[in-house]
Amino acid sequence: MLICTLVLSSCSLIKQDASDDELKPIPQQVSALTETLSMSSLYPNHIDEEITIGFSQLGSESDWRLANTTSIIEAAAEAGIKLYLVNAEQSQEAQFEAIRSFIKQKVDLIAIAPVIQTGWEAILLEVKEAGIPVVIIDRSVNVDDTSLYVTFIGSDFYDEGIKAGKYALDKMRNRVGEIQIAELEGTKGSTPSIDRGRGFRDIISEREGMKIVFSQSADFTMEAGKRVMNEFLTQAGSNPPQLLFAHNDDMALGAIEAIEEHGLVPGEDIIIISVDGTKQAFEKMIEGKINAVVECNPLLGPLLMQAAREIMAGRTIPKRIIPPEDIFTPEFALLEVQNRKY
Ligand code: GYE
Repeated sequence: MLICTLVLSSCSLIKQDASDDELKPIPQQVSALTETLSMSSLYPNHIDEEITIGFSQLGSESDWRLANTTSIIEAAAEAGIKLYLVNAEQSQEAQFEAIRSFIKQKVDLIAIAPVIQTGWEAILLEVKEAGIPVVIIDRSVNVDDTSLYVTFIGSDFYDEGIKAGKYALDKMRNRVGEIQIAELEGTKGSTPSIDRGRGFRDIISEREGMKIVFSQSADFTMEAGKRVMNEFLTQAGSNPPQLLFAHNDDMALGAIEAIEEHGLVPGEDIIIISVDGTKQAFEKMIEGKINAVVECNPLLGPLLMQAAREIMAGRTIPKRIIPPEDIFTPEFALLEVQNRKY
């Protein structure tokens, strides 16, 4: 019965992502799952035995997320690590369920990309009581007891907001008077949305008259980015903002469509700054429709596998692992677009 439930939940993941060629390796993970369940007597793990990771992915809302999922699947296959991947499609409840199923399977390690940052204490305590180490990946959790997880692998979102804010200040330095800013926030309550917004505000507050006049969540998706930007431009009428800060590229791409439909020129009438660094955003930078992109690296799979090996070998690893990141402008985009991996 347990086997059925687990396989089914993994199958629904495959169905949801079936249109994406890059995610094809997932079926191998499903057969790995069935196989591993019948080998449960091997646990607890030993260093020279195969490592099994249960990974609770939060969703598939953006190109960043698809690249992140693919990176983790590929890195696991390369490292010879068995991976159970369950996609929660934005539901924290579904993440709890997945985590409980991983506990039942007695995986060696649980990795969690948390959809929002609050509400994790109880479930992390359940995992701790089961004696399974936890790695938080991508977004962080707000818990007082940091012994509930071994390490957090992910970007410094506050710093990303700072970089975006500095670019905004610099880009607008010769414009006099008030600068009106629109902000497309990511998922409410998620670390990247909270911290990017905070970093950006802390910097732009240096210039009086630089004001966020509109800020709303568009859930990190292109479709909501377009809808929310459209609503805003309709409200703004003949007084559109001079700058847009989109918390990710997908929302910026949607906003570009809305801006064009309102007869405005993205990148000129409205300066656009976004975050992630997807290939599509690079292409828009080359077309002059996005002015700057703050990098946020989704390719965290190799770091996760390396951390898993270290933890299984009983070695101490840093509590915080941050991938190096940059900010890209159109000149760089032209040189680099061919090399983008996501
Ligand atoms: O920026 C966005 C995604 O958590 C860093 O989530 C991630 C964010 C990323 O959907 O595109």
